Amino acid sequence: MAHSTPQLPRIRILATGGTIAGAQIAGERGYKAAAFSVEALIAAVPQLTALAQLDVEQVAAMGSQDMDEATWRKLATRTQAALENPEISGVVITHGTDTMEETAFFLNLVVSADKPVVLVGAMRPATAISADGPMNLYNAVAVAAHPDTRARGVLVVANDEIHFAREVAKTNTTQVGTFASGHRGLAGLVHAGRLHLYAPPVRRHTSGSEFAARPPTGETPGPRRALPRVDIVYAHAGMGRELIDAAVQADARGLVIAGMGDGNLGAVALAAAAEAAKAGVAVVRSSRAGGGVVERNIEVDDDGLGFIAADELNPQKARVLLMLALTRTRDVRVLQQFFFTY
Ligand code: DAS
Repeated sequence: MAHSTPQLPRIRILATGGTIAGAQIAGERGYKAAAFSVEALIAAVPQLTALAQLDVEQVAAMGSQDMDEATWRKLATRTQAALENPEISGVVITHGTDTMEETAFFLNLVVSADKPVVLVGAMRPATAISADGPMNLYNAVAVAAHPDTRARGVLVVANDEIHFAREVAKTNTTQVGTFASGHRGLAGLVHAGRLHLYAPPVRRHTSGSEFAARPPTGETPGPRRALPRVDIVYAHAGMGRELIDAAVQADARGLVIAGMGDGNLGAVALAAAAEAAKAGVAVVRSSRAGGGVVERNIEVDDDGLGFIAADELNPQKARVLLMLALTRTRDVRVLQQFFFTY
């Protein structure tokens, strides 16, 4: 009896650039991100053909330090379109590592689908000794092609680890183990394409997200209007009020404080933030500490000043959620609930 090989799942790879596609410059120290096409990345990993049938699409070609809302929206549109194609089982997005956590969290909130979306990058350029991109890409396709990775939200794969978009953060400037998920832990492990999955996420995401209104086919998921301006201000000893005042002058609708310790500001900056809140700017207290929960009314009178506590989100993730939340409301009590929900 003929044994037909089971149809391999079809995975769409959306490429945006980054170090995974980077090339070193002969005779120089550095490298250029986004130097290689997605076709070249795939050609470097012939073993991918045993995992999935691959479609490819070059959505952008940039270092992710240049990532912006327009590219986010284009990526969200192309991801949504791929996931709505019944022949596509999942999406892999190749992306720079600098802002990967922000893009992943944005897609986690606006893409309306249960099929897996996996972001993948690299810390060493494709031409480096022991480049980490090829194995990361192989593992990312294995995760996207696996039947059990549905309904876990957007994922990030790096260094044999599977991270939830909400939990992951880049924690080191150069090491291949840069990504960490300090609060609620890993989504699982993946070694040479073999997966070990842990518990699914508990906060709302993708098709459970109220920001992921299913768009008409081919349209951009997420809010129709441009996202409101939200700035991040990094707190430090002896901080003045100038940067907070400048954000308000620049018509920021929201302000995320990368606060000292438990989301704190010194008295001068705190007064400026209180004035901003009184003027209608949504002020969210996050922390520069790199871990831990910022709770309400511990050292700062959030109730009295009309501030919002970021809960578990780091400043860059708090900014993503606040931009989306501000398309719904400016009521600080409702905004606070978004930070307890997503
Ligand atoms: N500049 C980095 C970026 O594109 C390179 C990388 O690590 O991918 O995010």
